[in-house]
Amino acid sequence: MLKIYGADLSAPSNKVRMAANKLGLEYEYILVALRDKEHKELWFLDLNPVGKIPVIDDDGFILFESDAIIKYLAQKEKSDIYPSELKKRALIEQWMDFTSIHIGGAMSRVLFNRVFAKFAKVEADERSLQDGLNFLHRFLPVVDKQLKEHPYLAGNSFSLADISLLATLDPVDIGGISIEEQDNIVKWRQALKSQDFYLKCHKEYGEKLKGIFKDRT
Ligand SMILES: N[C@@H](CCC(=O)N[C@@H](CS)C(=O)NCC(=O)O)C(=O)O
Repeated sequence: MLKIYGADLSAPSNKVRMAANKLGLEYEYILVALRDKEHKELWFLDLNPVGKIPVIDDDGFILFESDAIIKYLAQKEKSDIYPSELKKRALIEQWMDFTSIHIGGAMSRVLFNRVFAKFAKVEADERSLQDGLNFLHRFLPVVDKQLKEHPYLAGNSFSLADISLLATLDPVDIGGISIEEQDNIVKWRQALKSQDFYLKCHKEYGEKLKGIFKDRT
């Protein structure tokens, strides 16, 4: 059976679980405890020498990097959420790249400095935090406009790009990032968060976070 190595607070891991859910795949979800540095242990580095989650093991085929993983799974299932038609696929990949590189990059800066630096017991970097907020301020309206003009991120059909954006934006609340002004993102997000593929991953991102914070303060 497909194995997914990940963690509940890892947006890229959740992206893989949401995609597997949407594709109707059965899988074993193996939690990797980052706070116990399991991702630095030899058994894990054998799976991913980079030492990052998520990783999948699909009957011995090992793959890391969440976007590569969800493309592989959707292609294997010949799913229409990742169509083979050249231009449709190119647009999906354009929005996936934009989401991971620009939105995800900015989210990481904000989340690390506002939330996870405390866990790691390192000082927050105010400059990096501000850069992250500035990038989100610049890029989220672009996504909002796209979702005003189209029902889904890559156009008229639900695709891997929507799963990627949904998982990437999941931590906005714990990061204190306001997206309320982005009406179209808000509506799109609400509609997708009520669907089974999301609810099979979690009801709400970070639902266990309060407990974790309490344990560590
Ligand atoms: N580009 C990667 C990002 C993976 C990533 O940054 N994973 C984080 C958790 S969200 C991680 O494993 N961090 C541990 C570390 O870097 O030591 C992907 O999309 O899979």
